[in-house]
Amino acid sequence: MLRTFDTSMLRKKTDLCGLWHLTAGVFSGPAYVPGCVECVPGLENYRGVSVYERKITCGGNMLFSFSGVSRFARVFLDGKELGTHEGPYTGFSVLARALSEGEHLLRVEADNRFGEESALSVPNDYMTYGGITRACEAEKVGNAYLSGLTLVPDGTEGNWSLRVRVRANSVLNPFEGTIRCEIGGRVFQLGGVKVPGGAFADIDESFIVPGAEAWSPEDPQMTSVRCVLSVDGADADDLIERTGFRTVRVRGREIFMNGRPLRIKGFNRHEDHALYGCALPPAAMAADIQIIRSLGGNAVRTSHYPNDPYFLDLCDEEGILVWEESHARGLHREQMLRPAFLSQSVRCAEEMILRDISHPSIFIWGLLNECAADCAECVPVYERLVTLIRGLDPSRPVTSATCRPAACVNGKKSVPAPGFSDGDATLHLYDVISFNCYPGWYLDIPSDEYLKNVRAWAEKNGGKDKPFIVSEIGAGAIYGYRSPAGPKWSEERQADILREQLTAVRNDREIAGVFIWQLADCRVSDEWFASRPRTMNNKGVTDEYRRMKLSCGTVKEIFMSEG
Ligand code: ADA
Repeated sequence: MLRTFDTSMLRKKTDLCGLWHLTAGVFSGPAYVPGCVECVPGLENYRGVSVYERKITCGGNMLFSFSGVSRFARVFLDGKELGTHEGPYTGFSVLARALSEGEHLLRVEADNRFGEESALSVPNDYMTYGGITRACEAEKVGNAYLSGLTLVPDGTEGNWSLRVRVRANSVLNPFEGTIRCEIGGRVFQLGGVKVPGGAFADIDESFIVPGAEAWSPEDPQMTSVRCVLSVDGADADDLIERTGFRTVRVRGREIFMNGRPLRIKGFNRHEDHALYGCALPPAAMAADIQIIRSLGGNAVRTSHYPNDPYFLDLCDEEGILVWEESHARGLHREQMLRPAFLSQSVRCAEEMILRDISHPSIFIWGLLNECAADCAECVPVYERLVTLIRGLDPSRPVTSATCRPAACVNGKKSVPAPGFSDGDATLHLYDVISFNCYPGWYLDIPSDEYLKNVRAWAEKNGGKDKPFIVSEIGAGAIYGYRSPAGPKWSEERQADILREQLTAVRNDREIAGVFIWQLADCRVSDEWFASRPRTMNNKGVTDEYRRMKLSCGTVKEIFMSEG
Protein backbone atom coordinates (compact mmCIF):
# COMPACT_ATOMS: atom_id res chain seq x y z
CA MET A 1 0.00 0.00 0.00
CA LEU A 2 1.38 3.41 -0.97
CA ARG A 3 -0.17 5.21 2.00
CA THR A 4 -1.24 4.31 5.53
CA PHE A 5 -4.92 4.84 4.58
CA ASP A 6 -7.25 4.01 1.68
CA THR A 7 -7.04 6.65 -1.03
CA SER A 8 -10.32 5.71 -2.72
CA MET A 9 -13.60 4.01 -1.90
CA LEU A 10 -14.57 3.44 -5.53
CA ARG A 11 -11.45 2.28 -7.35
CA LYS A 12 -10.57 -1.36 -7.73
CA LYS A 13 -6.96 -1.63 -6.64
CA THR A 14 -4.33 -4.30 -7.13
CA ASP A 15 -1.43 -4.13 -4.71
CA LEU A 16 1.69 -4.76 -6.79
CA CYS A 17 3.91 -5.43 -3.77
CA GLY A 18 5.12 -9.01 -3.54
CA LEU A 19 7.32 -11.30 -5.58
CA TRP A 20 8.31 -10.18 -9.07
CA HIS A 21 10.77 -11.87 -11.41
CA LEU A 22 14.06 -9.99 -11.33
CA THR A 23 16.83 -10.17 -13.92
CA ALA A 24 19.94 -8.21 -12.97
CA GLY A 25 23.53 -9.12 -13.79
CA VAL A 26 24.10 -12.74 -12.89
CA PHE A 27 20.76 -13.01 -11.06
CA SER A 28 17.50 -14.29 -12.46
CA GLY A 29 14.77 -15.26 -10.03
CA PRO A 30 12.07 -14.05 -7.66
CA ALA A 31 12.66 -10.83 -5.69
CA TYR A 32 10.40 -8.96 -3.32
CA VAL A 33 9.02 -5.57 -4.30
CA PRO A 34 9.56 -3.07 -2.78
CA GLY A 35 13.21 -3.89 -2.34
CA CYS A 36 16.70 -2.84 -3.30
CA VAL A 37 18.56 -4.86 -5.87
CA GLU A 38 21.66 -4.60 -3.65
CA CYS A 39 19.86 -6.67 -0.99
CA VAL A 40 19.76 -9.68 -3.33
CA PRO A 41 22.68 -12.02 -2.56
CA GLY A 42 25.32 -11.60 -5.25
CA LEU A 43 24.11 -8.12 -6.28
CA GLU A 44 25.48 -6.16 -3.31
CA ASN A 45 27.43 -3.80 -5.58
CA TYR A 46 25.25 -3.96 -8.67
CA ARG A 47 25.09 -0.92 -10.91
CA GLY A 48 23.08 -1.39 -14.06
CA VAL A 49 19.58 -2.09 -15.30
CA SER A 50 17.38 -4.30 -13.10
CA VAL A 51 14.47 -5.80 -15.00
CA TYR A 52 11.36 -6.59 -12.95
CA GLU A 53 8.45 -8.53 -14.45
CA ARG A 54 5.12 -9.80 -13.18
CA LYS A 55 1.74 -10.73 -14.59
CA ILE A 56 -1.42 -8.85 -13.78
CA THR A 57 -4.98 -9.75 -14.64
CA CYS A 58 -6.91 -6.63 -15.56
CA GLY A 59 -8.76 -4.81 -18.30
CA GLY A 60 -10.02 -1.34 -19.24
CA ASN A 61 -8.03 1.74 -18.24
CA MET A 62 -5.33 0.94 -15.71
CA LEU A 63 -3.30 3.44 -13.74
CA PHE A 64 0.04 2.04 -12.55
CA SER A 65 1.53 4.07 -9.67
CA PHE A 66 5.05 3.78 -8.29
CA SER A 67 6.14 5.55 -5.10
CA GLY A 68 9.80 5.19 -6.01
CA VAL A 69 11.93 3.47 -8.63
CA SER A 70 15.66 4.05 -8.33
CA ARG A 71 16.83 5.89 -10.15
CA PHE A 72 15.61 5.92 -13.77
CA ALA A 73 12.46 3.94 -14.58
CA ARG A 74 10.95 2.63 -17.80
CA VAL A 75 7.56 0.95 -17.54
CA PHE A 76 6.22 -1.45 -20.19
CA LEU A 77 2.98 -3.35 -20.52
CA ASP A 78 2.93 -6.29 -22.95
CA GLY A 79 6.15 -4.94 -24.47
CA LYS A 80 4.78 -1.42 -25.09
CA GLU A 81 6.44 1.46 -23.23
CA LEU A 82 3.95 3.33 -21.00
CA GLY A 83 6.32 5.94 -19.61
CA THR A 84 9.65 6.83 -18.01
CA HIS A 85 10.67 8.67 -14.85
CA GLU A 86 13.94 10.15 -13.61
CA GLY A 87 14.70 10.33 -9.91
CA PRO A 88 14.44 7.76 -7.12
CA TYR A 89 12.62 9.83 -4.54
CA THR A 90 9.38 11.01 -6.11
CA GLY A 91 6.57 8.85 -7.43
CA PHE A 92 4.83 8.71 -10.77
CA SER A 93 1.85 7.11 -12.50
CA VAL A 94 1.43 5.77 -16.02
CA LEU A 95 -1.86 5.02 -17.73
CA ALA A 96 -2.65 2.04 -19.98
CA ARG A 97 -5.83 2.64 -21.99
CA ALA A 98 -8.57 0.24 -23.03
CA LEU A 99 -6.83 -3.04 -22.18
CA SER A 100 -8.52 -6.28 -23.09
CA GLU A 101 -9.71 -8.28 -20.07
CA GLY A 102 -7.12 -10.92 -19.16
CA GLU A 103 -3.50 -11.45 -18.23
CA HIS A 104 -0.91 -8.79 -19.07
CA LEU A 105 2.83 -8.61 -18.55
CA LEU A 106 4.09 -5.63 -16.56
CA ARG A 107 7.80 -4.89 -16.87
CA VAL A 108 9.80 -2.23 -15.05
CA GLU A 109 13.40 -1.43 -15.86
CA ALA A 110 15.23 0.32 -13.03
CA ASP A 111 18.62 1.81 -13.86
CA ASN A 112 20.83 2.88 -10.95
CA ARG A 113 23.90 3.89 -12.95
CA PHE A 114 25.44 7.33 -12.62
CA GLY A 115 26.05 9.42 -15.72
CA GLU A 116 25.56 12.76 -17.45
CA GLU A 117 21.81 12.21 -17.42
CA SER A 118 21.66 11.70 -13.62
CA ALA A 119 22.34 15.23 -12.45
CA LEU A 120 21.12 14.81 -8.86
CA SER A 121 22.14 11.19 -8.26
CA VAL A 122 25.93 11.15 -8.20
CA PRO A 123 28.54 9.30 -6.15
CA ASN A 124 27.88 10.74 -2.71
CA ASP A 125 27.97 10.49 1.07
CA TYR A 126 24.94 8.17 0.96
CA MET A 127 24.04 5.23 -1.21
CA THR A 128 21.94 5.46 -4.35
CA TYR A 129 20.38 2.00 -4.42
CA GLY A 130 18.63 0.39 -7.39
CA GLY A 131 15.27 -1.29 -7.94
CA ILE A 132 11.58 -0.76 -7.31
CA THR A 133 12.36 0.58 -3.88
CA ARG A 134 8.93 1.78 -2.73
CA ALA A 135 5.39 0.42 -2.91
CA CYS A 136 3.43 0.26 -6.16
CA GLU A 137 -0.17 -0.45 -7.14
CA ALA A 138 -2.54 -0.63 -10.09
CA GLU A 139 -5.99 1.00 -10.14
CA LYS A 140 -8.80 0.65 -12.60
CA VAL A 141 -10.28 3.96 -13.73
CA GLY A 142 -13.13 4.86 -16.04
CA ASN A 143 -13.13 7.49 -18.77
CA ALA A 144 -13.48 10.22 -16.12
CA TYR A 145 -11.07 10.13 -13.22
CA LEU A 146 -9.43 12.38 -10.61
CA SER A 147 -5.77 13.00 -9.83
CA GLY A 148 -3.54 15.30 -7.81
CA LEU A 149 -5.79 16.01 -4.84
CA THR A 150 -4.06 18.46 -2.48
CA LEU A 151 -5.23 20.18 0.71
CA VAL A 152 -3.81 23.35 2.26
CA PRO A 153 -5.37 24.56 5.51
CA ASP A 154 -5.31 28.13 6.75
CA GLY A 155 -6.95 30.18 9.51
CA THR A 156 -6.99 30.09 13.27
CA GLU A 157 -8.50 27.96 16.01
CA GLY A 158 -12.25 27.72 15.47
CA ASN A 159 -12.05 29.43 12.07
CA TRP A 160 -10.27 27.03 9.73
CA SER A 161 -10.44 27.15 5.97
CA LEU A 162 -9.20 24.66 3.43
CA ARG A 163 -7.86 25.12 -0.09
CA VAL A 164 -8.67 22.07 -2.20
CA ARG A 165 -7.12 21.46 -5.59
CA VAL A 166 -7.88 18.48 -7.78
CA ARG A 167 -7.68 17.56 -11.45
CA ALA A 168 -10.47 15.93 -13.45
CA ASN A 169 -9.10 13.87 -16.36
CA SER A 170 -10.64 12.32 -19.44
CA VAL A 171 -9.05 9.17 -20.85
CA LEU A 172 -10.77 9.51 -24.25
CA ASN A 173 -14.24 11.03 -24.36
CA PRO A 174 -15.23 14.56 -23.32
CA PHE A 175 -17.47 14.87 -20.27
CA GLU A 176 -19.13 17.35 -17.93
CA GLY A 177 -19.29 16.63 -14.25
CA THR A 178 -19.46 18.04 -10.74
CA ILE A 179 -17.02 17.67 -7.88
CA ARG A 180 -17.89 17.57 -4.20
CA CYS A 181 -15.84 17.21 -1.06
CA GLU A 182 -16.85 15.15 1.94
CA ILE A 183 -15.31 16.03 5.30
CA GLY A 184 -16.51 14.28 8.42
CA GLY A 185 -20.12 13.93 7.26
CA ARG A 186 -20.33 17.43 5.72
CA VAL A 187 -20.52 17.96 1.97
CA PHE A 188 -18.96 20.94 0.17
CA GLN A 189 -19.77 21.47 -3.51
CA LEU A 190 -16.65 22.46 -5.46
CA GLY A 191 -18.49 23.14 -8.71
CA GLY A 192 -18.70 21.85 -12.24
CA VAL A 193 -16.01 20.77 -14.71
CA LYS A 194 -16.09 20.51 -18.49
CA VAL A 195 -13.28 18.26 -19.71
CA PRO A 196 -12.43 17.88 -23.41
CA GLY A 197 -11.61 14.36 -24.67
CA GLY A 198 -8.14 13.17 -23.60
CA ALA A 199 -7.56 16.38 -21.60
CA PHE A 200 -8.09 17.64 -18.05
CA ALA A 201 -9.59 20.49 -16.04
CA ASP A 202 -8.41 21.77 -12.66
CA ILE A 203 -10.53 22.80 -9.70
CA ASP A 204 -9.12 25.14 -7.04
CA GLU A 205 -11.54 26.14 -4.28
CA SER A 206 -11.27 27.39 -0.71
CA PHE A 207 -13.96 27.18 1.94
CA ILE A 208 -14.47 27.38 5.70
CA VAL A 209 -14.61 24.03 7.53
CA PRO A 210 -16.82 24.50 10.60
CA GLY A 211 -15.78 22.49 13.62
CA ALA A 212 -12.39 21.46 12.19
CA GLU A 213 -9.95 20.14 14.79
CA ALA A 214 -6.45 21.58 14.96
CA TRP A 215 -3.32 19.46 14.36
CA SER A 216 -0.33 19.84 16.66
CA PRO A 217 2.71 17.70 17.49
CA GLU A 218 1.15 17.01 20.92
CA ASP A 219 -2.30 16.24 19.52
CA PRO A 220 -1.95 15.24 15.86
CA GLN A 221 -5.59 15.20 14.78
CA MET A 222 -5.81 14.19 11.13
CA THR A 223 -8.72 15.22 8.91
CA SER A 224 -9.71 13.02 6.00
CA VAL A 225 -11.11 14.64 2.86
CA ARG A 226 -12.87 12.68 0.12
CA CYS A 227 -13.31 14.29 -3.29
CA VAL A 228 -15.93 12.77 -5.57
CA LEU A 229 -16.40 13.32 -9.30
CA SER A 230 -19.95 12.76 -10.56
CA VAL A 231 -20.83 12.41 -14.21
CA ASP A 232 -24.43 12.11 -15.43
CA GLY A 233 -25.65 11.94 -11.86
CA ALA A 234 -23.49 8.94 -10.88
CA ASP A 235 -20.25 8.90 -8.88
CA ALA A 236 -17.51 8.16 -11.42
CA ASP A 237 -14.37 8.39 -9.28
CA ASP A 238 -13.10 9.52 -5.89
CA LEU A 239 -9.85 10.32 -4.13
CA ILE A 240 -9.11 10.57 -0.42
CA GLU A 241 -6.31 12.70 1.05
CA ARG A 242 -5.65 13.82 4.61
CA THR A 243 -4.41 16.95 6.25
CA GLY A 244 -4.23 18.60 9.65
CA PHE A 245 -5.38 22.10 10.47
CA ARG A 246 -2.41 24.18 11.46
CA THR A 247 -0.42 27.15 10.21
CA VAL A 248 3.32 27.73 10.12
CA ARG A 249 4.56 31.31 10.39
CA VAL A 250 7.96 32.90 10.80
CA ARG A 251 8.15 35.97 13.04
CA GLY A 252 11.46 37.43 14.13
CA ARG A 253 13.76 34.62 15.14
CA GLU A 254 11.01 32.12 15.78
CA ILE A 255 8.93 29.62 13.83
CA PHE A 256 5.35 29.37 15.07
CA MET A 257 2.87 26.56 14.60
CA ASN A 258 -0.67 27.68 15.35
CA GLY A 259 0.82 30.64 17.20
CA ARG A 260 3.13 28.57 19.42
CA PRO A 261 6.90 28.77 18.95
CA LEU A 262 8.58 25.54 17.85
CA ARG A 263 11.65 24.26 19.59
CA ILE A 264 12.99 21.61 17.23
CA LYS A 265 14.83 18.62 18.61
CA GLY A 266 15.40 16.53 15.56
CA PHE A 267 17.46 13.97 13.71
CA ASN A 268 18.68 13.81 10.16
CA ARG A 269 17.67 10.53 8.64
CA HIS A 270 18.69 8.73 5.49
CA GLU A 271 16.37 6.07 4.13
CA ASP A 272 18.89 3.33 4.77
CA HIS A 273 18.96 0.15 6.80
CA ALA A 274 21.44 -2.72 6.94
CA LEU A 275 18.77 -5.28 6.01
CA TYR A 276 16.68 -3.36 3.49
CA GLY A 277 18.86 -0.66 1.91
CA CYS A 278 16.61 2.32 1.17
CA ALA A 279 13.48 0.13 0.93
CA LEU A 280 12.52 0.16 4.60
CA PRO A 281 9.34 -1.82 5.28
CA PRO A 282 6.59 -0.02 7.23
CA ALA A 283 7.58 -1.65 10.52
CA ALA A 284 11.16 -0.38 10.17
CA MET A 285 9.90 3.13 9.34
CA ALA A 286 7.65 3.08 12.40
CA ALA A 287 10.55 1.82 14.51
CA ASP A 288 12.67 4.81 13.44
CA ILE A 289 9.95 7.14 14.66
CA GLN A 290 9.82 5.26 17.96
CA ILE A 291 13.57 5.70 18.36
CA ILE A 292 13.28 9.44 17.69
CA ARG A 293 10.52 9.70 20.31
CA SER A 294 12.35 7.54 22.83
CA LEU A 295 15.36 9.86 22.62
CA GLY A 296 13.22 12.92 23.33
CA GLY A 297 13.18 14.07 19.69
CA ASN A 298 10.22 15.74 18.00
CA ALA A 299 11.46 16.20 14.43
CA VAL A 300 13.14 14.61 11.44
CA ARG A 301 14.92 16.06 8.42
CA THR A 302 14.59 13.99 5.27
CA SER A 303 18.22 14.48 4.32
CA HIS A 304 18.71 14.84 1.38
CA TYR A 305 15.64 13.94 -0.69
CA PRO A 306 11.86 13.54 -0.54
CA ASN A 307 10.93 10.56 1.62
CA ASP A 308 8.58 7.63 1.21
CA PRO A 309 4.99 8.96 1.50
CA TYR A 310 4.27 6.12 3.91
CA PHE A 311 6.89 7.49 6.31
CA LEU A 312 5.41 10.99 6.02
CA ASP A 313 1.97 9.58 6.84
CA LEU A 314 3.42 8.00 9.98
CA CYS A 315 5.00 11.34 10.94
CA ASP A 316 1.60 13.04 10.50
CA GLU A 317 -0.05 10.47 12.72
CA GLU A 318 2.69 10.57 15.36
CA GLY A 319 3.06 14.35 15.47
CA ILE A 320 6.68 14.30 14.32
CA LEU A 321 7.71 17.59 12.67
CA VAL A 322 9.30 17.15 9.26
CA TRP A 323 11.82 19.22 7.32
CA GLU A 324 11.35 17.82 3.85
CA GLU A 325 14.12 18.37 1.38
CA SER A 326 14.33 18.35 -2.38
CA HIS A 327 17.05 16.08 -3.73
CA ALA A 328 20.66 17.36 -3.83
CA ARG A 329 23.69 16.98 -1.59
CA GLY A 330 27.02 18.75 -1.79
CA LEU A 331 26.96 19.41 -5.53
CA HIS A 332 29.77 21.67 -6.66
CA ARG A 333 29.74 24.36 -9.33
CA GLU A 334 30.41 22.07 -12.32
CA GLN A 335 27.71 19.65 -11.18
CA MET A 336 25.19 22.47 -10.72
CA LEU A 337 25.95 23.88 -14.15
CA ARG A 338 25.43 20.56 -15.96
CA PRO A 339 22.63 20.80 -18.54
CA ALA A 340 20.27 18.38 -16.77
CA PHE A 341 20.72 19.87 -13.29
CA LEU A 342 18.19 22.71 -13.36
CA SER A 343 15.41 20.81 -15.13
CA GLN A 344 15.80 17.80 -12.82
CA SER A 345 15.91 20.01 -9.71
CA VAL A 346 12.78 21.87 -10.81
CA ARG A 347 11.02 18.60 -11.55
CA CYS A 348 12.00 17.06 -8.22
CA ALA A 349 10.87 20.11 -6.22
CA GLU A 350 7.57 20.26 -8.13
CA GLU A 351 6.90 16.56 -7.69
CA MET A 352 7.77 16.74 -4.00
CA ILE A 353 5.46 19.65 -3.26
CA LEU A 354 2.54 18.45 -5.34
CA ARG A 355 2.81 15.05 -3.66
CA ASP A 356 3.42 16.21 -0.09
CA ILE A 357 1.85 19.63 0.38
CA SER A 358 -1.08 18.17 2.35
CA HIS A 359 1.08 16.68 5.16
CA PRO A 360 0.65 18.77 8.33
CA SER A 361 3.88 17.38 9.79
CA ILE A 362 5.98 19.11 7.11
CA PHE A 363 6.75 22.52 8.56
CA ILE A 364 9.52 23.64 6.20
CA TRP A 365 10.90 22.94 2.72
CA GLY A 366 14.64 22.56 2.21
CA LEU A 367 16.71 22.56 -0.95
CA LEU A 368 20.26 22.23 -2.26
CA ASN A 369 22.02 20.99 0.88
CA GLU A 370 25.62 22.23 0.91
CA CYS A 371 25.68 23.00 -2.79
CA ALA A 372 27.73 25.76 -4.43
CA ALA A 373 26.07 28.75 -2.77
CA ASP A 374 29.35 30.65 -3.03
CA CYS A 375 29.44 30.57 -6.79
CA ALA A 376 28.14 33.56 -8.75
CA GLU A 377 26.80 31.46 -11.64
CA CYS A 378 24.89 29.16 -9.26
CA VAL A 379 23.00 31.86 -7.36
CA PRO A 380 20.36 32.18 -10.14
CA VAL A 381 19.65 28.46 -9.74
CA TYR A 382 18.92 29.01 -6.05
CA GLU A 383 16.71 32.00 -6.89
CA ARG A 384 14.79 30.00 -9.46
CA LEU A 385 14.16 27.09 -7.10
CA VAL A 386 13.21 29.21 -4.08
CA THR A 387 10.76 31.20 -6.24
CA LEU A 388 9.33 27.97 -7.59
CA ILE A 389 8.85 26.47 -4.12
CA ARG A 390 7.26 29.64 -2.74
CA GLY A 391 4.96 29.83 -5.74
CA LEU A 392 3.83 26.24 -5.30
CA ASP A 393 3.43 26.54 -1.55
CA PRO A 394 3.35 29.95 0.14
CA SER A 395 2.11 28.29 3.36
CA ARG A 396 5.51 27.10 4.60
CA PRO A 397 8.94 28.66 5.11
CA VAL A 398 11.87 27.78 2.85
CA THR A 399 15.44 27.09 3.88
CA SER A 400 18.69 25.58 2.68
CA ALA A 401 21.35 23.91 4.83
CA THR A 402 24.65 25.59 4.20
CA CYS A 403 28.18 25.18 5.56
CA ARG A 404 29.92 27.79 3.48
CA PRO A 405 31.48 30.41 5.70
CA ALA A 406 33.93 28.07 7.40
CA ALA A 407 36.89 30.22 6.38
CA CYS A 408 35.43 33.48 7.74
CA VAL A 409 34.22 31.84 10.93
CA ASN A 410 37.58 30.33 11.67
CA GLY A 411 39.18 33.69 11.25
CA LYS A 412 41.27 32.27 8.39
CA LYS A 413 40.19 34.70 5.71
CA SER A 414 40.68 32.99 2.38
CA VAL A 415 41.16 34.66 -0.99
CA PRO A 416 38.04 33.80 -2.97
CA ALA A 417 38.59 32.04 -6.28
CA PRO A 418 37.40 33.99 -9.37
CA GLY A 419 33.59 33.93 -9.54
CA PHE A 420 33.33 32.99 -5.85
CA SER A 421 32.26 35.11 -2.95
CA ASP A 422 33.76 34.30 0.42
CA GLY A 423 30.78 32.53 1.88
CA ASP A 424 27.17 31.90 1.00
CA ALA A 425 25.55 34.42 -1.33
CA THR A 426 22.01 33.02 -0.96
CA LEU A 427 21.00 33.60 2.68
CA HIS A 428 18.81 36.58 1.74
CA LEU A 429 16.55 34.15 -0.16
CA TYR A 430 15.44 32.10 2.84
CA ASP A 431 12.88 32.52 5.60
CA VAL A 432 15.01 30.48 7.98
CA ILE A 433 18.81 30.22 8.12
CA SER A 434 20.14 26.69 8.52
CA PHE A 435 23.71 25.73 9.15
CA ASN A 436 25.56 22.38 9.12
CA CYS A 437 28.54 22.23 11.43
CA TYR A 438 30.77 19.76 13.20
CA PRO A 439 32.76 21.65 15.87
CA GLY A 440 34.87 19.18 17.84
CA TRP A 441 34.81 16.72 14.95
CA TYR A 442 35.98 18.32 11.72
CA LEU A 443 36.97 21.55 13.46
CA ASP A 444 38.97 22.02 16.61
CA ILE A 445 36.92 24.86 18.07
CA PRO A 446 34.46 25.04 21.00
CA SER A 447 30.85 24.77 19.84
CA ASP A 448 29.59 27.85 21.65
CA GLU A 449 32.29 30.01 20.09
CA TYR A 450 31.69 28.52 16.66
CA LEU A 451 27.93 28.95 16.79
CA LYS A 452 28.31 32.53 18.01
CA ASN A 453 30.57 33.29 15.04
CA VAL A 454 28.29 31.57 12.53
CA ARG A 455 25.27 33.44 13.83
CA ALA A 456 27.10 36.76 13.63
CA TRP A 457 28.19 35.90 10.07
CA ALA A 458 24.64 34.96 9.07
CA GLU A 459 23.26 38.23 10.51
CA LYS A 460 25.62 40.20 8.31
CA ASN A 461 25.12 38.17 5.17
CA GLY A 462 21.39 38.08 4.51
CA GLY A 463 20.16 36.31 7.65
CA LYS A 464 19.43 39.32 9.83
CA ASP A 465 16.74 38.69 12.47
CA LYS A 466 15.72 35.40 10.90
CA PRO A 467 15.23 32.12 12.77
CA PHE A 468 18.38 30.00 12.90
CA ILE A 469 18.42 26.18 12.84
CA VAL A 470 21.47 24.01 13.36
CA SER A 471 20.61 21.63 10.55
CA GLU A 472 23.50 19.23 11.22
CA ILE A 473 25.76 18.63 14.18
CA GLY A 474 27.45 15.42 15.23
CA ALA A 475 30.48 13.16 15.33
CA GLY A 476 31.41 9.66 14.19
CA ALA A 477 31.61 6.43 16.18
CA ILE A 478 31.91 2.79 15.22
CA TYR A 479 29.26 0.76 17.04
CA GLY A 480 30.88 -1.45 19.67
CA TYR A 481 34.19 0.38 19.70
CA ARG A 482 34.45 1.40 23.35
CA SER A 483 37.51 2.78 25.04
CA PRO A 484 37.70 4.87 28.22
CA ALA A 485 40.46 6.94 26.59
CA GLY A 486 37.83 8.19 24.16
CA PRO A 487 39.84 8.01 20.93
CA LYS A 488 38.41 9.09 17.59
CA TRP A 489 35.68 6.68 16.36
CA SER A 490 34.96 5.42 19.88
CA GLU A 491 31.42 5.62 21.22
CA GLU A 492 32.76 7.61 24.18
CA ARG A 493 34.23 10.30 21.92
CA GLN A 494 31.01 10.66 19.96
CA ALA A 495 28.97 10.97 23.16
CA ASP A 496 31.36 13.60 24.57
CA ILE A 497 31.30 15.68 21.40
CA LEU A 498 27.52 15.53 21.12
CA ARG A 499 27.20 16.59 24.75
CA GLU A 500 29.37 19.62 24.15
CA GLN A 501 27.62 20.52 20.87
CA LEU A 502 24.05 20.07 22.14
CA THR A 503 24.77 21.96 25.34
CA ALA A 504 25.98 24.92 23.28
CA VAL A 505 22.82 24.78 21.15
CA ARG A 506 20.58 24.50 24.20
CA ASN A 507 22.25 27.44 25.91
CA ASP A 508 21.48 29.74 23.01
CA ARG A 509 17.75 30.34 23.35
CA GLU A 510 17.69 32.24 20.06
CA ILE A 511 18.40 29.04 18.10
CA ALA A 512 15.07 27.63 16.90
CA GLY A 513 16.24 24.06 16.84
CA VAL A 514 18.74 21.37 15.96
CA PHE A 515 18.90 18.25 13.81
CA ILE A 516 21.54 15.77 14.94
CA TRP A 517 23.57 14.19 12.18
CA GLN A 518 22.33 11.47 12.14
CA LEU A 519 19.76 8.96 13.37
CA ALA A 520 21.49 5.85 12.01
CA ASP A 521 24.71 4.99 10.22
CA CYS A 522 24.23 4.77 6.48
CA ARG A 523 26.01 3.25 3.54
CA VAL A 524 28.09 5.57 1.35
CA SER A 525 28.48 5.03 -2.39
CA ASP A 526 31.78 3.31 -3.03
CA GLU A 527 32.49 5.66 -5.94
CA TRP A 528 32.40 8.74 -3.67
CA PHE A 529 35.78 10.47 -3.36
CA ALA A 530 36.07 10.60 0.43
CA SER A 531 37.05 7.52 2.36
CA ARG A 532 35.01 6.60 5.40
CA PRO A 533 35.59 3.63 7.72
CA ARG A 534 33.43 0.67 6.55
CA THR A 535 32.33 2.84 3.57
CA MET A 536 29.63 4.05 5.92
CA ASN A 537 28.78 7.45 7.34
CA ASN A 538 29.26 6.46 10.99
CA LYS A 539 27.76 9.53 12.66
CA GLY A 540 24.54 7.72 13.54
CA VAL A 541 23.53 7.64 17.18
CA THR A 542 22.52 4.10 16.24
CA ASP A 543 24.26 1.83 13.80
CA GLU A 544 22.68 0.64 10.55
CA TYR A 545 20.73 -2.07 12.47
CA ARG A 546 19.44 0.60 14.90
CA ARG A 547 21.60 -0.70 17.75
CA MET A 548 22.05 2.22 20.10
CA LYS A 549 25.47 3.73 20.69
CA LEU A 550 26.47 5.37 23.97
CA SER A 551 25.53 8.78 22.54
CA CYS A 552 21.83 7.84 22.65
CA GLY A 553 21.94 8.22 26.43
CA THR A 554 23.53 11.65 26.10
CA VAL A 555 21.06 12.86 23.50
CA LYS A 556 18.12 11.56 25.49
CA GLU A 557 19.32 13.24 28.66
CA ILE A 558 19.73 16.62 26.93
CA PHE A 559 16.60 16.46 24.75
CA MET A 560 14.43 15.25 27.64
CA SER A 561 15.72 17.97 29.97
CA GLU A 562 14.46 20.70 27.62
CA GLY A 563 10.99 22.09 27.70
C1 ADA B 1 27.47 17.33 5.52
C2 ADA B 1 26.36 16.73 4.68
C3 ADA B 1 25.94 15.37 5.14
C4 ADA B 1 27.11 14.54 5.61
C5 ADA B 1 27.89 15.26 6.68
C6 ADA B 1 29.12 14.52 7.18
O1 ADA B 1 27.14 18.24 6.42
O2 ADA B 1 25.25 17.57 4.58
O3 ADA B 1 25.28 14.74 4.08
O4 ADA B 1 27.93 14.26 4.52
O5 ADA B 1 28.36 16.47 6.13
O6 ADA B 1 28.95 13.43 7.72
O7 ADA B 1 30.22 15.02 7.02
